[in-house]
Amino acid sequence: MKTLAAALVLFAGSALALPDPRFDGKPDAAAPVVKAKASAAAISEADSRVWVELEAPDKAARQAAVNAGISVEEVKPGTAAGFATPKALARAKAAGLKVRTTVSLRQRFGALDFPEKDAVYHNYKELESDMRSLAARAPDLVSIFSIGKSTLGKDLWAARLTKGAKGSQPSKKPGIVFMGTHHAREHLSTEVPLLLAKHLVDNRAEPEIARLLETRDIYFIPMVNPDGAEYDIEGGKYHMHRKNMSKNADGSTGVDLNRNYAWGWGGGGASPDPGDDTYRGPSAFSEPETKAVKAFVEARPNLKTLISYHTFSELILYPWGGSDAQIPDAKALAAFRAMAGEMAKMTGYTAEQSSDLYVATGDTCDWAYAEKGIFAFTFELTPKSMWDGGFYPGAAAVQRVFQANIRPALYLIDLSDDPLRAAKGASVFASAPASKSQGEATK
Ligand code: 0X9
Ligand code: ZN
Repeated sequence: MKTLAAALVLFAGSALALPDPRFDGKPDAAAPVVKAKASAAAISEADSRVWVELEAPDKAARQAAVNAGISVEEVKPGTAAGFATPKALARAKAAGLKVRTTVSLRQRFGALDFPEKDAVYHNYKELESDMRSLAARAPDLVSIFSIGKSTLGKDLWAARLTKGAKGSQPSKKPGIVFMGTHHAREHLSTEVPLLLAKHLVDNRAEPEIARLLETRDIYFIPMVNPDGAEYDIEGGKYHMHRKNMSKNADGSTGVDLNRNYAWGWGGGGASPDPGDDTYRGPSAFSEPETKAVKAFVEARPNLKTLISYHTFSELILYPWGGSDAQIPDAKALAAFRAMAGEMAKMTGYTAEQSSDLYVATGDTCDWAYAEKGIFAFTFELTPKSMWDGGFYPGAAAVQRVFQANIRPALYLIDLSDDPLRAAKGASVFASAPASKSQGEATK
């Protein structure tokens, strides 16, 4: 395993290539593995954000960083790192946080090559076309429809996979929805739900999958934020964009869609400053994209489970995220823990309550569980760290990450009829009784 100090050599010329007092050149189990050249990106001259690494020995420090308006993306023993506007950085310093390193986005990412093979990722048009082909390939099973329009007027496409119902026809079958790309730069989170939908169609004759397609109502919304995702790849370059493309009153662009849901909206970990990456928006559900998800969910009381895919860090998170409190229903909490623990075993990811990462209000899963009783999980997909590619892990990640996420998806589809049975380990897709799972062990 290479140390971070060794990794820094790869970024010669970057301000990060400084001696790091934490590392002495000896192998360090806590240091991230450097697999390959990291992300490739070109950042606009006007983008004044920095990548900042802060001393953060505990959650209180991480929380102070989030509360200052920094989008914390990487948590390691003793530190937290993420993107900050100059104002957010000043707030963090004023809050007493110690800055280890800052580096402008141009310095950090601007000099790297564009990855040729990233063409495997789907842009908006390619996504629409693939979803339509899927429906054409299995018209008895797949229907495609729009759940509403984005800020800039793009259709927000959904695919529905079930026997006997199409489009917006109601169903009494237990339902599940897989969503991707609330955050623009998290392109892998579009690929996973899209490939899962294809996988179900390709393997529809397999008895267990055939049973799920017969007895469950399965939805995929792979790109909740198409305007942001398209902007992020505009000009064949990555822009490190997180939010949607709403124009804010102060002239800045974008609302963080994962801070715009109503549950706890306006509380901690969500910025009131429109320029910040974690800007919560002017009001709960102010954005067309979150409004569309809300309407979609509200029209389908049969939805029982949900995964919102994000990147990165390899985590499986369950509510609450907006509060350190545990969800009050002990049986539901046991089921959440059992499911998260089981899916963590399947993927090698880490299961935890969302707020253990940091408290952030207004996210999808808190709202879905609080308002609708939906067992909702945030998956932070591969890679583990910024050094392994961060938001832009390259083409090779797509198949690997999709493969790792098939079984958890089947498991959750299966449990959608009665998520509480997770605590008894009652799924054919579970690897072992849930009582022995990671989730149970932490109780
Ligand atoms: O901050 C987020 O929205 C998610 N992480 S990301 O790097 N994809 O932006 C995590 C959301 C977890 N939810 C809460 N902590 N509330
Ligand atoms: Zn995200």
